[in-house]
Amino acid sequence: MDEAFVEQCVLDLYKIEAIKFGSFTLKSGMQSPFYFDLRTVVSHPKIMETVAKLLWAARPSSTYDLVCGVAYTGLPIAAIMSLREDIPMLIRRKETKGYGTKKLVEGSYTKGQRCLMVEDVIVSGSSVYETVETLRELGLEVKDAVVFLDRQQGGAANLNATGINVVSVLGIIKLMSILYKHGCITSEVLESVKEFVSTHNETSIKTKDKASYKNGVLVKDRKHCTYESRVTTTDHPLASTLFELMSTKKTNLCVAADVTTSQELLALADKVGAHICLLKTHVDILQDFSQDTIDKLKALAEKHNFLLFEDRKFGDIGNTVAQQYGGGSHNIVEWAHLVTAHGLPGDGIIKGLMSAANGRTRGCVLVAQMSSEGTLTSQEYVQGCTKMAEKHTYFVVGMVSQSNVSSDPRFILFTPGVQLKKAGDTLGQQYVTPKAAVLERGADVIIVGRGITQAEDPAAAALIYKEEGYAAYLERIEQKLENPSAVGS
Ligand code: 5IU
Repeated sequence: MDEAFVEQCVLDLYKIEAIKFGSFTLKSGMQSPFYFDLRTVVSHPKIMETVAKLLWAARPSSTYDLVCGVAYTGLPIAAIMSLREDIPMLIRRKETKGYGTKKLVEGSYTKGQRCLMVEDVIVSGSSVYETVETLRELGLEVKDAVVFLDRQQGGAANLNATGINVVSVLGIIKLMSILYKHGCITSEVLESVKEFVSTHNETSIKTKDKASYKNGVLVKDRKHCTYESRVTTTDHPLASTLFELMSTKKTNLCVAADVTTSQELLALADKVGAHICLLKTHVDILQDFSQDTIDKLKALAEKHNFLLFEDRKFGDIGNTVAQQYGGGSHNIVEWAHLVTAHGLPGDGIIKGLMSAANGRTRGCVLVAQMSSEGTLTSQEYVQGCTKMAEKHTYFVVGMVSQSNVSSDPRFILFTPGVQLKKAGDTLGQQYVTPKAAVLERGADVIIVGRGITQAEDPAAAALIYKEEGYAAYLERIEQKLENPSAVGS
């Protein structure tokens, strides 16, 4: 390809404002210091023809039976190629029309024909992927895509991972250097774009079969993975145990046993034990806590096959939590498989807990969000907790959350504030139903307290919550993916 030809085209595109600098919100929500949009070329036929020529010259192979542009900007460009090269084209609609033939793809084709994809710009590669997926479902062979601008944010690697070879006319860094060389932009703008690209190079795409690719590496979305499949994908032995027992007992129910005597606690654990995967305690509520209570509780956990989860919400510096966890009158580390902790203090809290665990198989759940009215956890705080969890997957098994804070299948999301009958209490608690917790908020485990503990028959109530929660989970793993979002035309 003639370099001078590419340079001239970039300068022409700059003149017609196909590339702009400033602050732009992309479809994915990402803030970008530049925006590239070839839609404007429809008003400049000569430039559009040059773009089409450059894209055609970039094609990786010489034998195609069809071309197909990604809607919308890819369409007129593909039409020009079709005309110039005398190759039939296809149009893939963005949505199926609600009348007539309901076809998603317009144009004639036969199975096995080779189709070249045409796109103006790629970020994650989602738009290209979506179109290719439809064409492949029709039996077409789609292996190659030509794009004008690669924003160099992982899209090409994502597409390569799905068997699509991507060739771009140029990448954003090259485009920027051409503009800089010709005095169109300042060195500050050049640097800001370079900085943006180096820090925003992780994108992912989702496929219909519920897989996603992050920078070319296959990752399945947590919400669509079965508990059983997650037994092996997690890094944590307790998370594996929990997934295993959730899938064999067919339950994602955790009962919150906020009772005041050991007798009540043990009676409740025995009644609901068959229906739960976890029993959540606040042992500091018990008036008569003793080692005997713990011994009996452990025996019930063995008998009914559930794990013990002390909702201690540790929140101090590492040195203090190490002492609180591994000592005091409750000696939590000795009997609780899982404990809750706040992310607030930073990494030190995890290090403190781990030092007290001292090699025992123990795990913690970070409180990322709360169910109570007026909770102070901001989005930034939630992201901070998620990042912390990602750094310590050998100790953090997941997060307490009220929304889908992570799609990473290694993490278990625990959602409290679940009730079938009430909307809240007088002290700020806010409830959702088991179905909403699992389907709308992305819970893996629902935590139910008074909905069960204050029911006339706690065992019967636990069975109802268990069935509702598990049915919602089964519905969720079957759900189709929401439309992948990405910038493009
Ligand atoms: N709990 C919440 N909300 C939270 C967190 C923990 O309700 O955000 I973090 C605890 C408190 C109680 C249980 O032990 O979960 C919920 O009990 P009820 O279902 O009775 O409201």
